[in-house]
Amino acid sequence: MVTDKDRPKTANNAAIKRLAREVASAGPRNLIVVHGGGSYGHPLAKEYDVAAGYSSPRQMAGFSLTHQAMVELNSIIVEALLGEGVPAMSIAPSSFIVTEDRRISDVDFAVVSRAVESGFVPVLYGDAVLDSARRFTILSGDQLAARLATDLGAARIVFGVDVDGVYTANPKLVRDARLIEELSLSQMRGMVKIGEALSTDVTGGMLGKISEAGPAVEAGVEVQLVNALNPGVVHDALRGEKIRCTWLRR
Ligand code: IP8
Repeated sequence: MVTDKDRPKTANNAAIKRLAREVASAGPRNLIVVHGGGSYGHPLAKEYDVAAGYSSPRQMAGFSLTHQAMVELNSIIVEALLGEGVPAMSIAPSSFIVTEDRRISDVDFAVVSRAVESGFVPVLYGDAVLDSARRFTILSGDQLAARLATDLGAARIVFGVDVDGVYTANPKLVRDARLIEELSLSQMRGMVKIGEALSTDVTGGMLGKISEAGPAVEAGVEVQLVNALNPGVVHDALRGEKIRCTWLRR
Protein backbone atom coordinates (compact mmCIF):
# COMPACT_ATOMS: atom_id res chain seq x y z
CA MET A 1 0.00 0.00 0.00
CA VAL A 2 3.02 2.30 0.13
CA THR A 3 3.05 2.22 -3.67
CA ASP A 4 0.46 2.30 -6.44
CA LYS A 5 0.48 -1.34 -7.61
CA ASP A 6 -0.82 -0.50 -11.06
CA ARG A 7 1.75 2.14 -11.92
CA PRO A 8 5.46 1.28 -12.03
CA LYS A 9 7.66 3.22 -9.65
CA THR A 10 4.83 5.24 -8.16
CA ALA A 11 4.88 5.89 -4.44
CA ASN A 12 1.68 6.39 -2.48
CA ASN A 13 3.00 9.49 -0.76
CA ALA A 14 -0.14 10.11 1.27
CA ALA A 15 -0.08 6.58 2.72
CA ILE A 16 3.66 6.78 3.40
CA LYS A 17 3.27 10.10 5.22
CA ARG A 18 0.33 8.85 7.27
CA LEU A 19 2.16 5.67 8.27
CA ALA A 20 5.31 7.65 9.12
CA ARG A 21 3.19 9.88 11.35
CA GLU A 22 1.62 6.86 13.03
CA VAL A 23 5.05 5.37 13.70
CA ALA A 24 6.29 8.69 15.08
CA SER A 25 3.29 9.24 17.35
CA ALA A 26 3.57 5.70 18.71
CA GLY A 27 6.96 6.76 20.10
CA PRO A 28 8.97 3.89 18.67
CA ARG A 29 11.46 2.11 20.89
CA ASN A 30 13.29 -1.02 19.74
CA LEU A 31 11.61 -0.88 16.37
CA ILE A 32 12.85 -2.12 13.00
CA VAL A 33 10.91 -1.23 9.86
CA VAL A 34 10.91 -3.61 6.88
CA HIS A 35 9.09 -2.70 3.69
CA GLY A 36 8.35 -4.61 0.52
CA GLY A 37 8.89 -3.85 -3.14
CA GLY A 38 5.48 -2.77 -4.41
CA SER A 39 5.56 -1.14 -7.82
CA TYR A 40 9.26 -0.32 -7.41
CA GLY A 41 10.80 -3.78 -7.00
CA HIS A 42 8.27 -6.20 -8.42
CA PRO A 43 7.81 -5.10 -12.05
CA LEU A 44 11.58 -5.04 -12.62
CA ALA A 45 12.16 -8.29 -10.73
CA LYS A 46 9.55 -9.88 -12.97
CA GLU A 47 10.78 -8.33 -16.21
CA TYR A 48 14.30 -9.69 -15.61
CA ASP A 49 13.27 -12.87 -13.79
CA VAL A 50 15.59 -11.92 -10.94
CA ALA A 51 14.07 -14.28 -8.34
CA ALA A 52 14.92 -17.39 -10.39
CA GLY A 53 18.60 -16.50 -10.50
CA TYR A 54 21.05 -16.16 -13.34
CA SER A 55 20.27 -17.63 -16.75
CA SER A 56 21.14 -14.86 -19.20
CA PRO A 57 23.50 -11.84 -19.36
CA ARG A 58 20.64 -9.32 -19.67
CA GLN A 59 19.62 -10.12 -16.11
CA MET A 60 22.77 -8.52 -14.73
CA ALA A 61 21.42 -5.05 -15.39
CA GLY A 62 17.98 -6.20 -14.26
CA PHE A 63 19.38 -7.21 -10.88
CA SER A 64 20.99 -3.81 -10.41
CA LEU A 65 17.93 -1.92 -11.65
CA THR A 66 15.73 -3.86 -9.22
CA HIS A 67 18.03 -3.12 -6.30
CA GLN A 68 18.29 0.52 -7.34
CA ALA A 69 14.50 0.88 -7.54
CA MET A 70 14.34 -0.48 -3.97
CA VAL A 71 16.94 2.06 -2.88
CA GLU A 72 14.69 4.78 -4.33
CA LEU A 73 11.57 3.54 -2.53
CA ASN A 74 13.58 3.13 0.66
CA SER A 75 14.77 6.75 0.40
CA ILE A 76 11.21 7.97 0.08
CA ILE A 77 10.16 6.00 3.17
CA VAL A 78 13.21 6.95 5.23
CA GLU A 79 12.76 10.62 4.34
CA ALA A 80 9.10 10.48 5.36
CA LEU A 81 10.09 8.98 8.73
CA LEU A 82 12.82 11.58 9.21
CA GLY A 83 10.28 14.27 8.33
CA GLU A 84 8.15 13.09 11.25
CA GLY A 85 11.10 13.06 13.64
CA VAL A 86 11.77 9.30 13.63
CA PRO A 87 15.54 8.57 13.78
CA ALA A 88 15.34 6.30 10.74
CA MET A 89 18.49 4.65 9.37
CA SER A 90 18.52 3.00 5.96
CA ILE A 91 20.29 -0.38 5.84
CA ALA A 92 20.53 -2.17 2.48
CA PRO A 93 19.93 -5.94 2.87
CA SER A 94 21.96 -6.76 -0.26
CA SER A 95 25.02 -5.14 1.30
CA PHE A 96 25.28 -7.79 4.03
CA ILE A 97 23.00 -10.73 3.17
CA VAL A 98 23.83 -13.53 0.70
CA THR A 99 21.10 -16.16 0.41
CA GLU A 100 21.62 -19.88 -0.25
CA ASP A 101 19.13 -21.05 -2.86
CA ARG A 102 16.76 -18.18 -1.96
CA ARG A 103 16.91 -18.65 1.81
CA ILE A 104 18.89 -16.67 4.36
CA SER A 105 21.30 -19.09 6.02
CA ASP A 106 24.18 -17.38 7.80
CA VAL A 107 23.62 -13.75 8.54
CA ASP A 108 25.11 -11.29 10.95
CA PHE A 109 22.65 -8.68 12.16
CA ALA A 110 25.19 -7.04 14.50
CA VAL A 111 24.96 -3.65 12.79
CA VAL A 112 21.14 -3.72 12.80
CA SER A 113 21.04 -4.63 16.46
CA ARG A 114 23.66 -2.01 17.32
CA ALA A 115 21.58 0.58 15.48
CA VAL A 116 18.51 -0.34 17.55
CA GLU A 117 20.53 -0.24 20.80
CA SER A 118 21.83 3.17 19.74
CA GLY A 119 18.30 4.51 19.45
CA PHE A 120 17.88 4.36 15.67
CA VAL A 121 15.01 2.83 13.73
CA PRO A 122 16.68 0.73 11.02
CA VAL A 123 14.68 0.63 7.79
CA LEU A 124 15.29 -2.48 5.67
CA TYR A 125 13.43 -3.90 2.70
CA GLY A 126 12.85 -6.79 0.35
CA ASP A 127 15.82 -6.61 -1.99
CA ALA A 128 17.65 -8.12 -4.94
CA VAL A 129 20.45 -10.04 -3.20
CA LEU A 130 23.41 -12.21 -4.15
CA ASP A 131 22.75 -15.94 -3.86
CA SER A 132 25.40 -18.65 -3.49
CA ALA A 133 23.54 -21.18 -5.69
CA ARG A 134 21.75 -18.93 -8.21
CA ARG A 135 24.15 -15.97 -8.39
CA PHE A 136 21.27 -13.69 -7.32
CA THR A 137 17.64 -13.79 -6.27
CA ILE A 138 14.89 -11.76 -4.60
CA LEU A 139 14.74 -11.78 -0.81
CA SER A 140 11.25 -10.92 0.38
CA GLY A 141 10.63 -8.43 3.14
CA ASP A 142 8.59 -11.17 4.85
CA GLN A 143 11.48 -13.64 5.05
CA LEU A 144 13.78 -10.86 6.21
CA ALA A 145 11.40 -9.59 8.90
CA ALA A 146 10.84 -13.07 10.32
CA ARG A 147 14.57 -13.81 10.46
CA LEU A 148 15.39 -10.43 12.01
CA ALA A 149 12.76 -11.01 14.69
CA THR A 150 14.01 -14.52 15.43
CA ASP A 151 17.70 -13.67 15.54
CA LEU A 152 17.30 -10.44 17.51
CA GLY A 153 14.80 -11.95 19.94
CA ALA A 154 11.97 -9.58 19.08
CA ALA A 155 8.76 -9.85 21.06
CA ARG A 156 6.55 -9.21 18.08
CA ILE A 157 6.25 -8.72 14.32
CA VAL A 158 3.50 -6.47 13.00
CA PHE A 159 2.70 -7.20 9.35
CA GLY A 160 0.78 -4.31 7.78
CA VAL A 161 -1.54 -5.70 5.09
CA ASP A 162 -4.59 -4.41 3.19
CA VAL A 163 -7.23 -6.48 5.04
CA ASP A 164 -7.90 -6.98 8.77
CA GLY A 165 -6.00 -10.27 8.89
CA VAL A 166 -6.51 -13.89 7.86
CA TYR A 167 -10.07 -14.78 6.83
CA THR A 168 -11.96 -18.03 6.39
CA ALA A 169 -12.25 -17.08 2.69
CA ASN A 170 -11.02 -14.19 0.55
CA PRO A 171 -12.85 -11.18 2.06
CA LYS A 172 -12.53 -9.29 -1.20
CA LEU A 173 -14.55 -11.98 -3.01
CA VAL A 174 -16.69 -13.74 -0.39
CA ARG A 175 -19.19 -11.63 1.54
CA ASP A 176 -19.54 -13.80 4.64
CA ALA A 177 -15.83 -14.42 5.02
CA ARG A 178 -14.99 -14.32 8.73
CA LEU A 179 -11.86 -12.91 10.32
CA ILE A 180 -9.78 -15.50 12.17
CA GLU A 181 -8.59 -13.74 15.32
CA GLU A 182 -5.93 -16.24 16.27
CA LEU A 183 -4.04 -18.97 14.46
CA SER A 184 -1.92 -21.50 16.32
CA LEU A 185 1.21 -23.00 14.86
CA SER A 186 -0.58 -26.25 14.09
CA GLN A 187 -3.36 -24.38 12.32
CA MET A 188 -0.72 -22.48 10.37
CA ARG A 189 0.89 -25.80 9.43
CA GLY A 190 -2.47 -26.92 8.09
CA MET A 191 -2.50 -23.98 5.71
CA VAL A 192 1.08 -23.81 4.42
CA LYS A 193 4.43 -25.50 4.60
CA ILE A 194 6.15 -23.45 7.29
CA GLY A 195 9.33 -21.64 6.41
CA GLU A 196 9.17 -22.33 2.73
CA ALA A 197 8.79 -19.58 0.18
CA LEU A 198 5.78 -20.28 -2.01
CA SER A 199 6.81 -21.16 -5.52
CA THR A 200 4.49 -18.51 -6.98
CA ASP A 201 6.07 -15.59 -5.23
CA VAL A 202 7.86 -12.87 -5.99
CA THR A 203 5.16 -11.55 -3.61
CA GLY A 204 3.87 -14.47 -1.52
CA GLY A 205 0.77 -12.65 -0.31
CA MET A 206 -0.99 -13.68 2.89
CA LEU A 207 -0.01 -17.37 2.76
CA GLY A 208 3.56 -16.30 2.10
CA LYS A 209 3.46 -14.22 5.26
CA ILE A 210 2.08 -17.14 7.30
CA SER A 211 4.72 -19.46 5.89
CA GLU A 212 7.58 -17.04 6.48
CA ALA A 213 6.31 -16.12 9.95
CA GLY A 214 6.28 -19.80 10.98
CA PRO A 215 9.87 -20.14 12.20
CA ALA A 216 9.55 -16.87 14.14
CA VAL A 217 6.33 -18.11 15.79
CA GLU A 218 8.09 -21.40 16.57
CA ALA A 219 10.80 -19.36 18.28
CA GLY A 220 8.20 -17.61 20.45
CA VAL A 221 7.75 -14.37 18.51
CA GLU A 222 4.13 -13.18 18.41
CA VAL A 223 2.99 -12.12 14.97
CA GLN A 224 0.18 -9.71 14.24
CA LEU A 225 -1.41 -9.18 10.83
CA VAL A 226 -3.07 -5.76 10.84
CA ASN A 227 -4.89 -3.57 8.35
CA ALA A 228 -2.46 -0.76 7.57
CA LEU A 229 -5.00 0.84 5.21
CA ASN A 230 -7.13 1.86 8.20
CA PRO A 231 -5.78 5.07 9.73
CA GLY A 232 -4.65 4.59 13.32
CA VAL A 233 -4.32 0.82 13.20
CA VAL A 234 -0.53 0.73 12.88
CA HIS A 235 -0.24 3.31 15.65
CA ASP A 236 -2.49 1.27 17.92
CA ALA A 237 -0.67 -1.96 17.06
CA LEU A 238 2.69 -0.41 17.89
CA ARG A 239 1.29 0.85 21.18
CA GLY A 240 0.06 -2.64 22.01
CA GLU A 241 -3.58 -1.59 22.03
CA LYS A 242 -6.36 -4.04 21.26
CA ILE A 243 -7.33 -3.96 17.59
CA ARG A 244 -9.17 -6.07 15.08
CA CYS A 245 -6.47 -8.29 13.57
CA THR A 246 -5.12 -11.85 13.36
CA TRP A 247 -2.56 -13.11 15.85
CA LEU A 248 -0.18 -15.94 15.00
CA ARG A 249 0.97 -17.57 18.21
CA ARG A 250 2.74 -20.70 19.30
O1 IP8 B 1 7.67 -7.09 -1.64
C1 IP8 B 1 10.53 -8.13 -2.66
O2 IP8 B 1 10.01 -7.94 -1.37
P1 IP8 B 1 8.48 -8.20 -1.05
C2 IP8 B 1 11.17 -6.85 -3.15
O3 IP8 B 1 8.42 -8.23 0.44
C3 IP8 B 1 11.59 -6.88 -4.57
O4 IP8 B 1 8.11 -9.53 -1.68
C4 IP8 B 1 12.93 -6.39 -4.87
C5 IP8 B 1 10.85 -7.29 -5.56
